[in-house]
Amino acid sequence: MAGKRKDSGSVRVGDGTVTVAGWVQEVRNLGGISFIVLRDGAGEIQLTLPKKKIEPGLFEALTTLHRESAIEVTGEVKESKQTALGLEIIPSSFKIHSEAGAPLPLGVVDKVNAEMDTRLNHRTLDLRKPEARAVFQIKGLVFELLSEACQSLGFVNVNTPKLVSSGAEGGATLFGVDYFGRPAYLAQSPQLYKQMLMATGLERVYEIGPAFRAEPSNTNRHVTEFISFDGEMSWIESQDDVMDAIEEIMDHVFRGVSERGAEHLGALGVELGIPSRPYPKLTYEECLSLVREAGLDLADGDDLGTEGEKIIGDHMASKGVDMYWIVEYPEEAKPFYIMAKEGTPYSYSFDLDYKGQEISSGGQREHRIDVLEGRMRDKGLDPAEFDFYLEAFRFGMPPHGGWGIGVERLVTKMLGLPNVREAILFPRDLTRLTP
Ligand code: AMO
Repeated sequence: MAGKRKDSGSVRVGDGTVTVAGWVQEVRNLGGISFIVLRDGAGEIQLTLPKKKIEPGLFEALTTLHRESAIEVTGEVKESKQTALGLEIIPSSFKIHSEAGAPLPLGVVDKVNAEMDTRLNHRTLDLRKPEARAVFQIKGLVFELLSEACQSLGFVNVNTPKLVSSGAEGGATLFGVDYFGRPAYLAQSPQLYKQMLMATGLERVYEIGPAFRAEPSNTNRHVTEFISFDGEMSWIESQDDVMDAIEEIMDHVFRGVSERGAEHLGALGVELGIPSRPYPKLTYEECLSLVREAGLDLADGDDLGTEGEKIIGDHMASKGVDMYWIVEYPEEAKPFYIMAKEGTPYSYSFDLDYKGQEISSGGQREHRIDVLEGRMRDKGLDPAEFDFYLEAFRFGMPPHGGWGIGVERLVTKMLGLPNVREAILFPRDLTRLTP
């Protein structure tokens, strides 16, 4: 805190005195002397109050403060061997910015771990814990690194609409909106728009933005609003071009987090391994066999599901592999925009799994409008409803492909968190719409 943050709003150095602002973390009254631990976003400092040397009104007011009150104290800085910082402050004046109510619904430094729901219900208090904040410092860094990597690979940062007239990822997870009397939806992904941009000469685009899914499932990896990191690239030869780009980007992110995020990883006790490249490839059929061998009864074409992904994750972990591709999904299991592998039941698609969980999916897209319309019809969709999208395919659409990565799933797995909600400041799910 002091010393480290001379420039910050919470520490001001005066003539022989210092003014520090922060939250009252702890008050210890030992009769002749009292100690207060004051904390801000950067750390803690001790206020030492020898009863005989402090003006009685000041002593009384400071030592009876509720925990987590926001205060400001001016005093003399002294060296101290008893404190972690090597410093203490003897207060001479103070200001209460805002007194905290008591009892606290959630302890900030209590040793007992609160339930996740309690933490999320009182998220602003929860985020006063350095380890809770560290997750978002790492997540912020991940966004920075994703952008850096994309820009060095020639991707342009774009934004596509989040209020849309049709879904791309299946009707079951669409959130409806009343759009001036017309039906509209919250975008499940930038899929249709990022593909449309492939017809423009913006040859490589990426977007980092919210995606909405009316997920009726209450799991530790599904939320109704998440941040999707999407990329799309044109003039590709095959989906390998897309997978190479993802590997480059992921590698930059892992290396960057491990170097530039070392302090925050330390706060979380995480030793981040950098997945070795090239990421190994498993086919969907290989995965199906592994999952069946482990006793899971999956039919051909079934989604591997949480349990299946975990079985494959454990199998790969036993070979020392954290990050791997699952390729050659049956075309039936994939959305209309994915290109089918002619003459086979498979598709040009992939998932990227990290530590037993899907964090990304993507593939080569069907760019031939007649085939695309046929795939739509086969999947029970009416091409007329996608006319705005199909127009981009009518006047020369290059071969293209791309991906979507769930940023919170990536961060959750990187940091070994038990639930994706812990990587979202104010998560939204089946039951949670506040705070
Ligand atoms: P998909 O539907 O597989 O593909 O989503 C891409 C990635 O987004 C994340 N994700 C979620 N994260 C949290 N909660 C959810 N409910 C949720 N749903 C998805 C996952 C997933 O891998 N348009 C395609 C991508 C593409 O082909 O470009 C798409 O959206 O990490």
